[in-house]
Amino acid sequence: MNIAIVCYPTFGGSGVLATELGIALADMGHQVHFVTYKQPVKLALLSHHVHFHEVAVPDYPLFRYQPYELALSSKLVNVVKDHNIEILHVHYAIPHAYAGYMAQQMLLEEGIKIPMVTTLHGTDITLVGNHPFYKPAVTFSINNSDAVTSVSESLKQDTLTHFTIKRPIEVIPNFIDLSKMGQQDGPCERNAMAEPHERIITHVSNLRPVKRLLDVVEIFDQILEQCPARLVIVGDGPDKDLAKALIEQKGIKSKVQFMGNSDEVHKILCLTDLFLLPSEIESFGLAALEAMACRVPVISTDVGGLPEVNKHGFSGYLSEVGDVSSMAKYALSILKDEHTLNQFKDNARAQAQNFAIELIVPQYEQLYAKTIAESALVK
Ligand code: GMT
Repeated sequence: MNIAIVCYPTFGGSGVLATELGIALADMGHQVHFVTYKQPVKLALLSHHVHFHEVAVPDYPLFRYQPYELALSSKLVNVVKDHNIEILHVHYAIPHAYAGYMAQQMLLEEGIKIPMVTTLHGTDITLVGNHPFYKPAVTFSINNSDAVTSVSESLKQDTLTHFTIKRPIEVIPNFIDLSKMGQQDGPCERNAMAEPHERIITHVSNLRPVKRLLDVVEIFDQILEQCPARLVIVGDGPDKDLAKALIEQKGIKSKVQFMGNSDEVHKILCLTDLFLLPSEIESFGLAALEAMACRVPVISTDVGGLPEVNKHGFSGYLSEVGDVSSMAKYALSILKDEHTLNQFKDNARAQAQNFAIELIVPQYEQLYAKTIAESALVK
């Protein structure tokens, strides 16, 4: 199949997932065309099955805001025509499905019918998309997609609750390549990060308020009272300075390391004992799945899709949003001895296997084939 993928090319979970999906589809022999404003961060190696088309938005003084959706839909029209694209797969209802719909309409004028699959990742539904500014555009974009998927059952239910949806939504969960994550070539460089008697606790996110980075610091501080440990924070974002101030105030600066954005998260997870994800909302929690794939148990909140990913008492524990004492208590119960920790590490990896790439990517492949066939039937 010739497939065009539209996503955010940044460090966010949706961009990472879309990129991994495209790479997997290309490995299966499909021609995959990424249409984004810059090369996706994880798309380091371009193979002859993977193509990248940059959406450039010319700076024109008349526009106060540069019209990205306009540029994207025009680019899609050209890519579809030049490369005989058979299906568009857009990640995010807005702006991507919105732009995809416009491209479909422009192509129809030329007698070209191209179906579109839209994958909902969460921010487009639970955070931004539910704002009255965007709600009509999100509803329209979902209802006018040829097929719609969501990354968790919870996100599907949220979408049906907040929007008037006239299409079926298929749940296709996020996935992980277990041959890449959790399969370190050499030994983990644990000694570079901590003393042998210290546990290593990690948090990975874009440090937005929704990730509750201050709770990460509070949980870690309570862990430190009973267990020697280090905290590693990977990622960059608006709450970094607030967290730094709290760390300073608590006098634990020497125990915390900020790593910034990294495309070597697997190397950091390799030496990690416990992962913290105390988010306010999380449609899935790809970061938690990545941790579990690397044999790292997860302490998370119980919101959104997290209970579908992290199994309470097995791969980690779930607590209510903001209940840092409960999360610290659960963390300590996992870290208390080697036997318990190793049991949770094994469980974490076992739980991640439910989301193995081999199980999930064929579901997208089948959905594409079905959507193309159905679209051909409709005049
Ligand atoms: O919240 C993020 O880290 C970024 C955001 C995105 O849109 O890329 O992530 C969303 O999509 C991920 C991939 O499906 C999910 O794993 C995240 O849970 C989801 N974030 C939220 O729901 C807040």
